Amino acid sequence: MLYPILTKTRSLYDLSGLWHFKLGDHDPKELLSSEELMVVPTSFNDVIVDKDKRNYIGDFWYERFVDIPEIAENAELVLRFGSVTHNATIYVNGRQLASHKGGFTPFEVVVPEDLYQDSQLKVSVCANNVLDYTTLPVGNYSEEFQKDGSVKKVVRENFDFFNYAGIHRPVKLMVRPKTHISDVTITSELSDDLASAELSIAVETSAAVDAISVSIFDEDRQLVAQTRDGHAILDNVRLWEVLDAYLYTAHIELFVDGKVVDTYDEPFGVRCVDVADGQFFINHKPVYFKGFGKHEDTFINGRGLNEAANLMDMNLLKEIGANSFRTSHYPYSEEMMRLADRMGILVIDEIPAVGLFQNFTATLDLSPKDLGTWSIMKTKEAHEQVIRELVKRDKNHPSVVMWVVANEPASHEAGAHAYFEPLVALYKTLDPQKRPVTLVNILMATPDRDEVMDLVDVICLNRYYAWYVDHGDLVRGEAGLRKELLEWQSKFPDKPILMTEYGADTLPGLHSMWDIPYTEEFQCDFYEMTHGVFDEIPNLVGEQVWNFADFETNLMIFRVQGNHKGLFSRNRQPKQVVRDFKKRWTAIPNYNYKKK
Ligand code: GCB
Repeated sequence: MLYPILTKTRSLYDLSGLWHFKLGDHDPKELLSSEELMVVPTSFNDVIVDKDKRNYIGDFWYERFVDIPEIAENAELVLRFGSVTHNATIYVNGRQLASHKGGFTPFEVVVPEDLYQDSQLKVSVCANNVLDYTTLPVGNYSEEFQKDGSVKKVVRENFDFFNYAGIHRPVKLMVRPKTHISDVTITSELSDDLASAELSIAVETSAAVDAISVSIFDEDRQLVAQTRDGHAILDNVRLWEVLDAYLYTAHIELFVDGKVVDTYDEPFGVRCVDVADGQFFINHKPVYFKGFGKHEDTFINGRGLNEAANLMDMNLLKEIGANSFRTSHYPYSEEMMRLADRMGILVIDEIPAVGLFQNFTATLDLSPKDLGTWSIMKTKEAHEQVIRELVKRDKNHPSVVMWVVANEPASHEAGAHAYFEPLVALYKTLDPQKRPVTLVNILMATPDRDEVMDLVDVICLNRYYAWYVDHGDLVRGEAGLRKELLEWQSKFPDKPILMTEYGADTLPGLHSMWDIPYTEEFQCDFYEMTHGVFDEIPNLVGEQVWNFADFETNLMIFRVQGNHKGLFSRNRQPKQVVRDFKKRWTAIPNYNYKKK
C-alpha cells in the first residue's frame, strides 16, 4: 500500500489533532457529545487519566467534522488511516463505509461521491481493543458481571506489553485522481561485481492508462535512468549499505491522452540480501547485527506515533554503535520504516503474532509440556491477513532484510509445524525480494524439542540464561547458553543464528558489591558473560538486546511499573551498561566480524 504523499496530482490533508471521543456505545447517525476529547494520533489510555477508563476494553468512538476540499470531476476523496488499534469501522455522515481488522497496518476508504455534496463530512471511527484467540496479538478474553448487573469486558494480555489502543497513526484525507497509481513494486538484480543493477518497477493502476513512465533520480536529484517496459539499468550504482544509506527515487507518471493524470515518488535502495553457510550477507559481505528489540512506547503517547522519540531512538542507536532493530512485536509506523531506510538501519520486520502460547503469561510455566496451543488458537486467518498487509506495505524498504512469522510461539507443541509451514511459504510467495524468513524461538523450544526451525532461514533465539533460567547465576547461565548455542549450530550448520533477545531487568541507581539481579552491576556482568559466549560461536551473526528502553506492561508479579530490561530508561536516560555497549559495538565492524 502506498504511503500518502503530496504530489502535483494529489492533495493531502492531515486530520491530526483533537477529535470528540467516547468509550462505549454511540450511534454515528447522531452527534457525539464534546464532553470527552482525544488527540489523534495517540493511545487513549494514559491521556485519559481515569484508572477505569485507562483499562477499558470494548468499542470506543472518535468523531470530527472535516470541510470538503475542491474535488474535480475525475478525482476521488479518500480517508487513510496509518493504523487503528485493534479494529476499526469507519462511518461518514452516519453511513458505514468500511471495517479493518488488525491494529498495526494501514487502510484506506474511498468516500462515495454522494456524501460530499454537502460542505462538510462527519467522520466517525468505531475502534475496538478486544483481543482473543482469533486475533493477533493473542489475548485472554473474558466477561465479568459487575454488582450493578452490567458486564465488563476484560482482556488479559497473553504477552508482555500494555494493550495500548486508539488511533495510533496519522489520519489523512486525500484527493487523488480516479485513475491513479495504486501500487508499485521495485526489485533489483545486481551484477556479480555489484557495479550495476537491473531494476524492475511494476506499477499497478486503478484503471487502464495509455502509458506509464518511471524516471529514476539520485540523491542530487539528477535523472540517472528511465524505464522501458518496467525495466531500467543503473550503471555505477551506489549501494544502500548498513549505516551508509543511499536512496534513489522512482518518479512515476501515468499518461492518458498525452496528459499526466497521476504522479507518485517512491524512494528505494539497491542492495542484496542472502543467507548461506551460516552467514547473513548484505551486498555479498557477512553482516553482524548489533541492536535491539524495541517497542513503540513512550510516556503520554503510549503506542501512538511519536516521531521525535523515533528519531532520538535512532540517534541513540547509532551513538552506541548499533546498526539494527526488530519491530518487536508488531509492524512499526510507516514513518519509522522510512526513517530506517534513510539512516541505513537494518530492520527485522515482525507481525503481531505474539502470544501464540496457551495462557502463557498466566501460568508462567517454563517447563516444556504441551498445553494444547495449536488446537486452541484460531489465529490462522488473522495471521495470513497481516502477512499479506505487511509485505504489501513494506516490500520496497531497503532497511527490511528479514521477515518474522511469529515471536515465541509454542513451537515445541504438537501442531506447530503444520501451523507455520504455510505461513512461511506465504511470505516467500508474496515477497518480491525473496528476503529470508525467520521465527523467533522461545526458551522452552530447545533444539531437541523445537518442531519448526527447519522451516526458516535464520535461527532467531530469545534466551534468558541467568535471568529466567538459573536466575542470578552467571556461571551456570554461561554454561547453559554455550551448550545450547553449540547444539543449534550443529543441528543447522548452514543457518545463521541471531540472538534476538537477551537481557536482565535493571533499576537505574540500584547498586551492589555482588552479582545481585536488578542492580546496574549485575546488568553489566550479565552482558559481559553473554558476549563472551557469543564471540565463541562462528554462526552467531548478531545480538539484539532486550530491550532498547524500559516499557509499560500489564500488571504481573515480576513487573515493577513495567519491564526494566532497557539499556535506556523509559525516558531515554542511559543505564550504566550503555558505556560497555558503546565500547563493544563501536569495536565490532558492521561487516566481516565473523568472516569464515
Ligand atoms: C520475551 C518476550 C518479550 C518480553 C521478554 C521479557 O521473551 O519476547 O516480549 O518482554 O521476554 O522481558 O520477559
